[in-house]
Amino acid sequence: MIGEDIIEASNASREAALREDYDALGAHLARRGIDIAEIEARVAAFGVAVPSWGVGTGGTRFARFPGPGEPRDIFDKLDDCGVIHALTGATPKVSLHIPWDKAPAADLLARAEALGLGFDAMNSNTFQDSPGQPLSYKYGSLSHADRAVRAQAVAHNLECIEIGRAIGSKALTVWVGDGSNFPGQTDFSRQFDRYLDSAAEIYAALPDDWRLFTEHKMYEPAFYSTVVQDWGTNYMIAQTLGERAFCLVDLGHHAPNVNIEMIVARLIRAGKLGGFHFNDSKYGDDDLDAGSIDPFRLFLVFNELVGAEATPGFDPAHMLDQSHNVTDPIESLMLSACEVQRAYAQALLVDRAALEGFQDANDALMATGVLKAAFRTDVEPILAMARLRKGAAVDPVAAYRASGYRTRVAGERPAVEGGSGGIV
Ligand SMILES: [Mn+2]
Repeated sequence: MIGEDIIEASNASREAALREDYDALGAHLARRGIDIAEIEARVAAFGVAVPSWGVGTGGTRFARFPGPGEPRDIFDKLDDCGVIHALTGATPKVSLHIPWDKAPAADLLARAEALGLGFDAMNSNTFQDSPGQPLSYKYGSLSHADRAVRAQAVAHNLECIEIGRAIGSKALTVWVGDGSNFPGQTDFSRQFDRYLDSAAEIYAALPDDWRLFTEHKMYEPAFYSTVVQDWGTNYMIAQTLGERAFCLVDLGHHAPNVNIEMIVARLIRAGKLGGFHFNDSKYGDDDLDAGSIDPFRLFLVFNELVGAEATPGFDPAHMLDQSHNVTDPIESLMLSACEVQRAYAQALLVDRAALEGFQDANDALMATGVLKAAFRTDVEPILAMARLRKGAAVDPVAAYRASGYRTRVAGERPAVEGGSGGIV
Protein backbone atom coordinates (compact mmCIF):
# COMPACT_ATOMS: atom_id res chain seq x y z
CA MET A 1 0.00 0.00 0.00
CA ILE A 2 2.76 2.41 1.05
CA GLY A 3 6.23 1.50 -0.21
CA GLU A 4 8.98 1.14 2.36
CA ASP A 5 11.06 3.45 0.19
CA ILE A 6 8.50 6.23 0.68
CA ILE A 7 8.64 5.86 4.46
CA GLU A 8 12.43 5.61 4.49
CA ALA A 9 12.82 8.73 2.35
CA SER A 10 10.39 10.64 4.56
CA ASN A 11 12.19 9.51 7.71
CA ALA A 12 15.67 10.18 6.35
CA SER A 13 15.06 13.92 6.28
CA ARG A 14 13.73 13.91 9.83
CA GLU A 15 15.81 11.37 11.72
CA ALA A 16 18.74 13.57 12.77
CA ALA A 17 16.50 16.25 14.29
CA LEU A 18 14.39 13.59 15.98
CA ARG A 19 17.44 12.01 17.62
CA GLU A 20 18.51 15.40 18.96
CA ASP A 21 15.03 16.06 20.35
CA TYR A 22 14.83 12.55 21.79
CA ASP A 23 18.18 12.86 23.56
CA ALA A 24 17.24 16.26 24.97
CA LEU A 25 13.93 14.93 26.27
CA GLY A 26 15.69 11.87 27.66
CA ALA A 27 18.04 14.10 29.66
CA HIS A 28 15.11 16.19 30.89
CA LEU A 29 13.14 13.11 31.98
CA ALA A 30 16.21 11.59 33.63
CA ARG A 31 16.35 14.63 35.94
CA ARG A 32 12.78 13.75 36.90
CA GLY A 33 13.80 10.15 37.59
CA ILE A 34 12.12 8.81 34.45
CA ASP A 35 13.76 6.40 31.98
CA ILE A 36 12.76 7.51 28.48
CA ALA A 37 13.48 4.07 27.04
CA GLU A 38 10.94 2.51 29.38
CA ILE A 39 8.27 5.03 28.39
CA GLU A 40 9.05 4.49 24.73
CA ALA A 41 8.75 0.70 25.12
CA ARG A 42 5.31 1.02 26.70
CA VAL A 43 4.13 3.46 24.05
CA ALA A 44 5.42 1.15 21.32
CA ALA A 45 3.40 -1.72 22.81
CA PHE A 46 0.24 0.37 22.99
CA GLY A 47 -2.28 -0.04 20.20
CA VAL A 48 -5.66 1.44 19.41
CA ALA A 49 -8.10 -0.29 17.05
CA VAL A 50 -9.52 1.42 13.98
CA PRO A 51 -13.20 0.98 13.14
CA SER A 52 -13.78 -0.17 9.57
CA TRP A 53 -16.44 2.52 9.12
CA GLY A 54 -14.00 5.24 10.13
CA VAL A 55 -12.10 5.17 6.83
CA GLY A 56 -15.13 6.38 4.90
CA THR A 57 -16.09 10.05 4.99
CA GLY A 58 -18.71 10.64 7.67
CA GLY A 59 -21.57 13.05 7.75
CA THR A 60 -24.20 14.70 9.85
CA ARG A 61 -27.97 14.33 9.89
CA PHE A 62 -27.99 17.00 7.19
CA ALA A 63 -25.49 15.91 4.60
CA ARG A 64 -22.46 13.92 3.71
CA PHE A 65 -19.73 15.18 1.41
CA PRO A 66 -17.69 12.18 0.22
CA GLY A 67 -14.06 12.61 -0.69
CA PRO A 68 -12.04 11.05 -3.51
CA GLY A 69 -11.28 7.34 -3.34
CA GLU A 70 -13.99 6.38 -0.85
CA PRO A 71 -13.64 2.68 0.05
CA ARG A 72 -16.18 0.53 -1.80
CA ASP A 73 -16.23 -2.48 0.47
CA ILE A 74 -14.55 -4.07 3.46
CA PHE A 75 -11.46 -4.96 1.42
CA ASP A 76 -10.89 -1.35 0.41
CA LYS A 77 -11.46 -0.43 4.05
CA LEU A 78 -8.87 -2.96 5.18
CA ASP A 79 -6.40 -1.53 2.67
CA ASP A 80 -6.93 1.95 4.14
CA CYS A 81 -6.55 0.57 7.66
CA GLY A 82 -3.33 -1.11 6.53
CA VAL A 83 -2.00 2.29 5.43
CA ILE A 84 -2.82 3.78 8.82
CA HIS A 85 -0.98 0.99 10.62
CA ALA A 86 1.99 1.00 8.25
CA LEU A 87 2.55 4.71 8.85
CA THR A 88 1.79 4.88 12.59
CA GLY A 89 2.58 1.39 13.86
CA ALA A 90 -0.17 2.12 16.37
CA THR A 91 -3.31 0.52 14.93
CA PRO A 92 -2.77 -3.24 14.63
CA LYS A 93 -6.47 -4.19 14.74
CA VAL A 94 -9.64 -3.38 12.85
CA SER A 95 -13.13 -3.50 14.31
CA LEU A 96 -15.78 -4.80 11.92
CA HIS A 97 -19.38 -3.77 11.64
CA ILE A 98 -22.03 -6.26 10.58
CA PRO A 99 -23.80 -6.26 8.14
CA TRP A 100 -21.74 -3.52 6.47
CA ASP A 101 -18.55 -5.62 6.43
CA LYS A 102 -19.98 -9.05 5.66
CA ALA A 103 -17.59 -11.16 3.57
CA PRO A 104 -16.24 -14.73 3.57
CA ALA A 105 -14.06 -15.25 6.64
CA ALA A 106 -11.21 -16.76 4.65
CA ASP A 107 -11.07 -13.67 2.42
CA LEU A 108 -11.12 -11.32 5.42
CA LEU A 109 -8.34 -13.26 7.13
CA ALA A 110 -6.21 -13.41 3.99
CA ARG A 111 -6.39 -9.66 3.35
CA ALA A 112 -5.83 -8.77 6.99
CA GLU A 113 -2.81 -11.06 7.21
CA ALA A 114 -1.31 -9.55 4.06
CA LEU A 115 -1.65 -6.12 5.65
CA GLY A 116 -0.34 -7.18 9.06
CA LEU A 117 -3.71 -6.56 10.70
CA GLY A 118 -5.91 -8.48 13.14
CA PHE A 119 -9.55 -8.11 14.13
CA ASP A 120 -10.84 -6.35 17.22
CA ALA A 121 -14.37 -6.39 18.67
CA MET A 122 -17.33 -7.16 16.41
CA ASN A 123 -20.06 -4.51 16.21
CA SER A 124 -23.68 -5.44 15.64
CA ASN A 125 -26.14 -3.10 13.99
CA THR A 126 -29.77 -2.99 15.01
CA PHE A 127 -30.11 0.79 14.72
CA GLN A 128 -31.05 0.72 11.04
CA ASP A 129 -32.88 -1.61 8.70
CA SER A 130 -30.90 -3.66 6.21
CA PRO A 131 -32.12 -4.62 2.74
CA GLY A 132 -34.29 -7.73 2.89
CA GLN A 133 -34.71 -7.60 6.65
CA PRO A 134 -38.18 -8.98 7.56
CA LEU A 135 -38.96 -6.73 10.56
CA SER A 136 -38.14 -3.05 11.14
CA TYR A 137 -36.14 -1.47 13.98
CA LYS A 138 -37.96 1.84 13.62
CA TYR A 139 -39.37 1.46 17.13
CA GLY A 140 -36.46 -0.36 18.68
CA SER A 141 -34.57 -3.63 18.52
CA LEU A 142 -33.44 -5.50 21.64
CA SER A 143 -36.09 -3.65 23.69
CA HIS A 144 -38.84 -3.61 21.04
CA ALA A 145 -42.39 -4.25 22.29
CA ASP A 146 -42.79 -7.05 19.73
CA ARG A 147 -41.11 -10.30 20.73
CA ALA A 148 -40.47 -11.19 17.07
CA VAL A 149 -38.44 -8.01 16.50
CA ARG A 150 -36.41 -8.69 19.64
CA ALA A 151 -35.76 -12.26 18.45
CA GLN A 152 -34.55 -10.95 15.09
CA ALA A 153 -32.19 -8.50 16.84
CA VAL A 154 -30.83 -11.23 19.13
CA ALA A 155 -30.30 -13.55 16.15
CA HIS A 156 -28.33 -10.81 14.39
CA ASN A 157 -26.02 -10.46 17.39
CA LEU A 158 -25.49 -14.21 17.49
CA GLU A 159 -24.55 -14.10 13.81
CA CYS A 160 -22.01 -11.36 14.63
CA ILE A 161 -20.46 -13.67 17.21
CA GLU A 162 -20.22 -16.50 14.69
CA ILE A 163 -18.57 -14.27 12.10
CA GLY A 164 -16.22 -12.96 14.78
CA ARG A 165 -15.24 -16.47 15.87
CA ALA A 166 -14.21 -17.28 12.33
CA ILE A 167 -11.83 -14.31 12.10
CA GLY A 168 -10.31 -14.38 15.58
CA SER A 169 -12.29 -11.64 17.29
CA LYS A 170 -12.74 -11.93 21.07
CA ALA A 171 -15.49 -9.43 21.85
CA LEU A 172 -18.90 -8.21 20.78
CA THR A 173 -19.85 -4.56 21.19
CA VAL A 174 -23.57 -3.85 21.40
CA TRP A 175 -24.95 -0.38 20.97
CA VAL A 176 -28.65 0.12 20.30
CA GLY A 177 -30.54 3.21 19.20
CA ASP A 178 -33.57 2.10 21.22
CA GLY A 179 -35.36 4.75 23.22
CA SER A 180 -38.19 7.19 22.73
CA ASN A 181 -38.86 10.61 21.28
CA PHE A 182 -41.90 11.57 23.38
CA PRO A 183 -42.67 11.50 27.10
CA GLY A 184 -45.03 8.60 27.61
CA GLN A 185 -44.08 6.89 24.36
CA THR A 186 -42.59 3.96 26.24
CA ASP A 187 -42.57 2.62 29.76
CA PHE A 188 -38.97 3.05 30.97
CA SER A 189 -38.99 -0.04 33.16
CA ARG A 190 -40.75 -2.48 30.87
CA GLN A 191 -38.57 -1.35 27.96
CA PHE A 192 -35.39 -1.89 30.01
CA ASP A 193 -36.61 -5.30 31.19
CA ARG A 194 -37.09 -6.34 27.58
CA TYR A 195 -33.57 -5.09 26.75
CA LEU A 196 -32.10 -7.10 29.63
CA ASP A 197 -33.91 -10.28 28.54
CA SER A 198 -32.56 -9.90 25.01
CA ALA A 199 -29.05 -9.05 26.20
CA ALA A 200 -29.09 -12.14 28.43
CA GLU A 201 -29.81 -14.31 25.38
CA ILE A 202 -26.80 -12.79 23.60
CA TYR A 203 -24.60 -13.19 26.67
CA ALA A 204 -25.60 -16.86 26.95
CA ALA A 205 -24.26 -17.45 23.43
CA LEU A 206 -20.92 -15.74 24.14
CA PRO A 207 -17.88 -18.05 23.72
CA ASP A 208 -16.00 -18.65 26.97
CA ASP A 209 -13.03 -16.52 25.95
CA TRP A 210 -15.11 -13.59 24.70
CA ARG A 211 -16.22 -10.38 26.36
CA LEU A 212 -19.47 -8.52 25.81
CA PHE A 213 -19.23 -4.72 25.72
CA THR A 214 -22.37 -2.65 26.06
CA GLU A 215 -22.11 1.01 25.08
CA HIS A 216 -24.21 3.74 26.64
CA LYS A 217 -25.31 6.90 24.87
CA MET A 218 -27.23 9.79 26.32
CA TYR A 219 -29.29 10.70 23.25
CA GLU A 220 -29.62 10.22 19.49
CA PRO A 221 -31.20 8.73 17.49
CA ALA A 222 -33.85 8.71 20.24
CA PHE A 223 -34.02 12.27 21.56
CA TYR A 224 -36.20 12.04 24.67
CA SER A 225 -34.86 8.88 26.29
CA THR A 226 -32.49 6.09 25.39
CA VAL A 227 -32.58 2.65 26.94
CA VAL A 228 -28.86 2.56 27.77
CA GLN A 229 -28.42 6.26 28.46
CA ASP A 230 -25.56 6.48 30.93
CA TRP A 231 -22.87 4.57 32.79
CA GLY A 232 -25.23 3.79 35.66
CA THR A 233 -27.61 1.88 33.42
CA ASN A 234 -24.64 0.36 31.62
CA TYR A 235 -23.24 -0.84 34.93
CA MET A 236 -26.60 -2.38 35.85
CA ILE A 237 -26.52 -4.29 32.56
CA ALA A 238 -22.99 -5.58 33.09
CA GLN A 239 -23.80 -6.59 36.66
CA THR A 240 -26.98 -8.36 35.61
CA LEU A 241 -25.45 -10.27 32.71
CA GLY A 242 -22.34 -11.70 34.35
CA GLU A 243 -18.59 -11.59 34.74
CA ARG A 244 -17.78 -11.39 31.03
CA ALA A 245 -20.03 -8.37 30.49
CA PHE A 246 -18.35 -4.97 30.64
CA CYS A 247 -19.18 -1.32 30.08
CA LEU A 248 -17.80 0.49 27.06
CA VAL A 249 -17.21 4.22 27.40
CA ASP A 250 -17.54 6.31 24.23
CA LEU A 251 -16.17 9.72 25.15
CA GLY A 252 -18.78 11.52 23.03
CA HIS A 253 -21.79 9.83 24.59
CA HIS A 254 -22.09 12.07 27.63
CA ALA A 255 -23.59 15.44 28.43
CA PRO A 256 -21.22 18.41 28.05
CA ASN A 257 -18.91 18.92 31.04
CA VAL A 258 -19.56 15.48 32.51
CA ASN A 259 -16.55 14.25 34.49
CA ILE A 260 -15.76 11.26 32.28
CA GLU A 261 -12.47 10.45 33.99
CA MET A 262 -14.41 9.96 37.20
CA ILE A 263 -16.83 7.59 35.48
CA VAL A 264 -13.77 5.69 34.28
CA ALA A 265 -12.46 5.49 37.86
CA ARG A 266 -15.82 4.21 39.14
CA LEU A 267 -16.04 1.51 36.47
CA ILE A 268 -12.46 0.45 37.20
CA ARG A 269 -13.36 0.23 40.89
CA ALA A 270 -16.32 -1.99 40.00
CA GLY A 271 -14.21 -4.19 37.70
CA LYS A 272 -16.54 -3.36 34.83
CA LEU A 273 -14.56 -1.11 32.53
CA GLY A 274 -14.52 -2.88 29.18
CA GLY A 275 -12.95 -0.29 26.97
CA PHE A 276 -13.23 2.93 25.04
CA HIS A 277 -14.39 4.53 21.90
CA PHE A 278 -12.12 7.55 21.59
CA ASN A 279 -13.23 10.76 19.93
CA ASP A 280 -13.74 14.34 21.05
CA SER A 281 -16.66 16.71 21.38
CA LYS A 282 -17.57 20.31 22.03
CA TYR A 283 -21.37 20.24 22.34
CA GLY A 284 -22.64 16.68 22.27
CA ASP A 285 -21.88 13.50 20.36
CA ASP A 286 -19.86 15.49 17.84
CA ASP A 287 -17.59 12.56 16.90
CA LEU A 288 -14.66 14.93 16.39
CA ASP A 289 -11.07 13.69 16.21
CA ALA A 290 -9.61 12.38 19.48
CA GLY A 291 -7.71 15.09 21.31
CA SER A 292 -8.79 17.83 18.91
CA ILE A 293 -10.94 19.79 21.38
CA ASP A 294 -9.93 18.80 24.90
CA PRO A 295 -6.61 16.94 25.01
CA PHE A 296 -6.42 17.55 28.76
CA ARG A 297 -9.54 15.46 29.32
CA LEU A 298 -8.06 12.66 27.22
CA PHE A 299 -4.96 12.85 29.40
CA LEU A 300 -7.05 12.71 32.58
CA VAL A 301 -8.81 9.59 31.31
CA PHE A 302 -5.43 7.97 30.69
CA ASN A 303 -4.24 9.12 34.07
CA GLU A 304 -6.96 6.89 35.56
CA LEU A 305 -6.05 4.01 33.23
CA VAL A 306 -2.35 4.13 34.00
CA GLY A 307 -3.15 4.32 37.70
CA ALA A 308 -5.10 1.07 37.36
CA GLU A 309 -2.63 -0.83 35.15
CA ALA A 310 -1.43 -2.97 38.04
CA THR A 311 -4.97 -4.19 38.80
CA PRO A 312 -5.20 -7.95 38.08
CA GLY A 313 -7.19 -8.69 34.93
CA PHE A 314 -7.30 -5.02 33.91
CA ASP A 315 -7.32 -5.05 30.11
CA PRO A 316 -9.53 -2.37 28.55
CA ALA A 317 -10.04 -2.37 24.79
CA HIS A 318 -9.08 0.80 22.96
CA MET A 319 -10.73 1.89 19.74
CA LEU A 320 -11.29 5.09 17.80
CA ASP A 321 -14.89 5.91 16.92
CA GLN A 322 -15.27 9.24 15.20
CA SER A 323 -16.78 10.82 12.11
CA HIS A 324 -14.49 12.52 9.60
CA ASN A 325 -16.59 15.03 7.73
CA VAL A 326 -14.07 17.58 6.43
CA THR A 327 -10.74 15.71 6.46
CA ASP A 328 -9.19 12.73 4.72
CA PRO A 329 -10.26 9.94 7.10
CA ILE A 330 -6.87 8.23 6.86
CA GLU A 331 -5.11 11.41 8.00
CA SER A 332 -7.59 11.97 10.83
CA LEU A 333 -7.29 8.40 12.05
CA MET A 334 -3.49 8.50 11.97
CA LEU A 335 -3.36 11.71 13.98
CA SER A 336 -6.04 10.48 16.37
CA ALA A 337 -4.13 7.26 17.05
CA CYS A 338 -1.09 9.42 17.80
CA GLU A 339 -3.16 11.65 20.10
CA VAL A 340 -4.33 8.63 22.08
CA GLN A 341 -0.75 7.41 22.33
CA ARG A 342 0.31 10.89 23.41
CA ALA A 343 -2.21 10.97 26.25
CA TYR A 344 -0.98 7.54 27.33
CA ALA A 345 2.66 8.65 27.26
CA GLN A 346 1.89 11.80 29.24
CA ALA A 347 -0.03 9.77 31.82
CA LEU A 348 2.98 7.48 32.19
CA LEU A 349 5.00 10.52 33.28
CA VAL A 350 2.78 11.29 36.27
CA ASP A 351 4.77 11.05 39.51
CA ARG A 352 2.22 8.86 41.30
CA ALA A 353 4.03 8.71 44.63
CA ALA A 354 4.26 12.51 44.77
CA LEU A 355 0.63 12.83 43.71
CA GLU A 356 -0.55 10.51 46.46
CA GLY A 357 1.52 12.38 49.01
CA PHE A 358 0.02 15.74 48.06
CA GLN A 359 -3.48 14.25 48.03
CA ASP A 360 -3.06 12.86 51.54
CA ALA A 361 -1.62 16.19 52.71
CA ASN A 362 -4.60 18.07 51.23
CA ASP A 363 -2.22 20.09 49.07
CA ALA A 364 -4.55 20.73 46.16
CA LEU A 365 -2.21 23.13 44.37
CA MET A 366 0.77 20.78 44.32
CA ALA A 367 -1.40 17.72 43.52
CA THR A 368 -2.83 19.29 40.40
CA GLY A 369 0.65 20.57 39.59
CA VAL A 370 1.89 16.99 39.41
CA LEU A 371 -0.67 16.26 36.72
CA LYS A 372 0.12 19.47 34.86
CA ALA A 373 3.84 18.71 34.88
CA ALA A 374 3.13 15.45 33.07
CA PHE A 375 0.57 16.98 30.69
CA ARG A 376 2.84 19.89 29.74
CA THR A 377 5.68 17.57 28.70
CA ASP A 378 6.08 17.38 24.94
CA VAL A 379 6.32 13.63 24.40
CA GLU A 380 6.33 13.80 20.58
CA PRO A 381 9.97 12.62 20.33
CA ILE A 382 9.00 9.45 22.24
CA LEU A 383 6.08 8.75 19.90
CA ALA A 384 8.11 9.53 16.79
CA MET A 385 11.06 7.40 17.93
CA ALA A 386 8.73 4.47 18.63
CA ARG A 387 7.41 4.82 15.08
CA LEU A 388 10.90 5.09 13.58
CA ARG A 389 12.10 1.95 15.32
CA LYS A 390 9.03 0.05 14.05
CA GLY A 391 9.67 1.08 10.46
CA ALA A 392 6.66 3.41 10.55
CA ALA A 393 6.78 7.11 9.70
CA VAL A 394 8.31 9.81 11.90
CA ASP A 395 5.69 12.14 10.39
CA PRO A 396 2.79 9.93 9.25
CA VAL A 397 0.80 12.64 7.47
CA ALA A 398 3.85 13.92 5.56
CA ALA A 399 4.75 10.40 4.44
CA TYR A 400 1.13 9.69 3.50
CA ARG A 401 0.88 12.82 1.37
CA ALA A 402 4.22 12.04 -0.28
CA SER A 403 2.98 8.56 -1.15
CA GLY A 404 0.11 9.75 -3.35
CA TYR A 405 -2.06 6.94 -1.97
CA ARG A 406 -5.30 8.90 -2.04
CA THR A 407 -4.84 9.96 -5.64
CA ARG A 408 -4.01 6.39 -6.61
CA VAL A 409 -7.09 4.84 -5.02
CA ALA A 410 -9.26 7.66 -6.37
CA GLY A 411 -8.32 6.40 -9.82
CA GLU A 412 -9.44 2.89 -8.92
CA ARG A 413 -12.50 3.56 -6.82
CA PRO A 414 -15.49 5.23 -8.50
CA ALA A 415 -16.49 8.66 -7.19
CA VAL A 416 -19.33 8.59 -4.67
CA GLU A 417 -22.12 11.13 -4.87
CA GLY A 418 -23.01 12.94 -1.68
CA GLY A 419 -26.25 14.56 -0.66
CA SER A 420 -27.95 12.25 1.77
CA GLY A 421 -27.38 12.47 5.49
CA GLY A 422 -25.88 9.75 7.58
CA ILE A 423 -23.75 9.54 10.66
CA VAL A 424 -21.30 7.14 9.10
MN1 LIG B 1 -19.05 4.42 19.87
